[in-house]
Amino acid sequence: ASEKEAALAATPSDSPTIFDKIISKEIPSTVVFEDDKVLAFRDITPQGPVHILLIPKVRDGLTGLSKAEERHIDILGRLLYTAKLVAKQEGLDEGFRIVINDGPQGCQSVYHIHVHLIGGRQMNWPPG
Ligand code: DGP
Repeated sequence: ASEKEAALAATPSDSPTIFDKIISKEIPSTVVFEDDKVLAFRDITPQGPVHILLIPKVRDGLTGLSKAEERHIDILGRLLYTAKLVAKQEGLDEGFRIVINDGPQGCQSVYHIHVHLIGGRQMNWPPG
């Protein structure tokens, strides 16, 4: 299924997601950065030469950006700052794209907030 079909089929919910199994290493992934709060790993369907997902290790109700509350401000900042560190680590010196899909219209398919870091090619605007 296309990403759009997967997003439209996904039900926004608080249920556990595949990312819990990636955090627990039950499902293997290629981890490029990890600390006590954030895990960054390569997306399974890369949309560019570099495509990394950054997620909080503890979801704490943050299924998507639209569910953010004041207590999430620190982790939201940390996700973006970590994206910058990983972009540098990946050699994306000419630039990169950060995306947070939210909800069905935003094409979100996994309800555990994640930041997409995509790079290594020329991006276009507007996005699809
Ligand atoms: P979104 O459409 O914004 O919810 O992005 C979800 C992303 O998660 C999508 O680009 C594909 C990726 N993904 C889904 N399942 C897995 C998996 O098992 N492993 C990895 N590495 N990525 C996954």
